[in-house]
Amino acid sequence: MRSFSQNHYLILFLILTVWTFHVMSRRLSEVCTSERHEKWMAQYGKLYTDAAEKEKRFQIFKNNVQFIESFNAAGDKPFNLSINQFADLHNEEFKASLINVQKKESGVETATETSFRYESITKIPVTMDWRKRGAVTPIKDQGNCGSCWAFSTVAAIEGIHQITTGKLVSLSEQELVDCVKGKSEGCNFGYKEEAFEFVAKNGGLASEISYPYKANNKTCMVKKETQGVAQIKGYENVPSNSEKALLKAVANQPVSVYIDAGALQFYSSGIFTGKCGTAPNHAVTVIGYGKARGGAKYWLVKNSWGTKWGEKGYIKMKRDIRAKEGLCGIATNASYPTV
Ligand SMILES: *[C@@H]1O[C@H](CO)[C@@H](O)[C@H](O)[C@H]1NC(C)=O
Ligand SMILES: *[C@@H]1O[C@H](CO)[C@@H](O)[C@H](O)[C@H]1NC(C)=O
Ligand SMILES: CC(=O)N[C@H]1CO[C@H](CO)[C@@H](O)[C@@H]1O
Repeated sequence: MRSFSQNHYLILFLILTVWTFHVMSRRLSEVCTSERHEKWMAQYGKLYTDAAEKEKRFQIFKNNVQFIESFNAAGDKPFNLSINQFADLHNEEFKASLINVQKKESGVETATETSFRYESITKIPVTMDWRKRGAVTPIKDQGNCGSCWAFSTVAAIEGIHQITTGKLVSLSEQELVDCVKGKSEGCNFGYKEEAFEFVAKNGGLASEISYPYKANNKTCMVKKETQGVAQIKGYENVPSNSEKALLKAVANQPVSVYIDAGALQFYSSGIFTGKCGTAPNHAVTVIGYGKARGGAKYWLVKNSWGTKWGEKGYIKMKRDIRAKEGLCGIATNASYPTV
């Protein structure tokens, strides 16, 4: 018969072994995550001011990695998340980095009433992808500048320019950042409506090559020789809060929209169906729509966060939801340039 103390030692030994293993594996995973953070820093060219800042960013990075991995492991959503350039930002910081369209807008006049030229169209293709029709330039990256409004506007103008002339020309966001005055403030925030108005009055928009993007406020340099590459007459709003109306517009040309992008920090693939607000804080361009094999309908959206975010820079967002605003408010503030 084994004595009680023998058993006791065995149990103690077991506990110790398990504990040591636990501590070691925790330390190992910490080391691995730390290595991953270093690699990520190198990949995205991140530098921190000091060790304290680095430690703070590492902790956020670690939490984000855990969040993303457990989200993907659950596998119960039609979309995945992944690490990207926003991996060392707390979601609150990420949200704060977006522009707050609504806040700046309130107290000012509401959206202008415009006519809607696509109201009575009946021919609406089942799917649309303006990329396949050559009307979409490669994904761009706004960088550390609140110029989404310029990218959203430019993608819509690039679209209608190609549709009407057959020529796809990459156009200048920097010209809008530098030259659109009024309520817009360059890298701080801006309005697609003011950008469309500027292009209409200016006699066109310069090409990307002649007026390249700097991700910074610069002095407006409208040159005669670069003017008029892509001209528009003005813009029209899609009737608010109607995904049906948005569909009619997108069936005819890429459309510039405001969305609430607070939940899109780590989106990587699939049809985004996540929890989302409807307070506009980001501008993107709807460049198509479709239906997945299972029947899920989605909007095809071009973003300006580079190709490492989302599906090589694009996102599929659930279409025809119950709320009239559309997912993330995609149907609240849509507009398109007219030629
Ligand atoms: C850009 O200019 C606006 C004023 O037009 C200013 O408020 C903002 O801080 C500037 N942003 C940068 C990144 O220089
Ligand atoms: C999510 O990732 C898993 C594993 O890589 C993959 O099998 C799945 O197809 C992805 N789902 C979507 C919606 O992209
Ligand atoms: C600028 C603009 O059109 N803002 C509107 C966006 O949509 C919301 C919701 O419909 C309106 O309240 C804003 O006035």
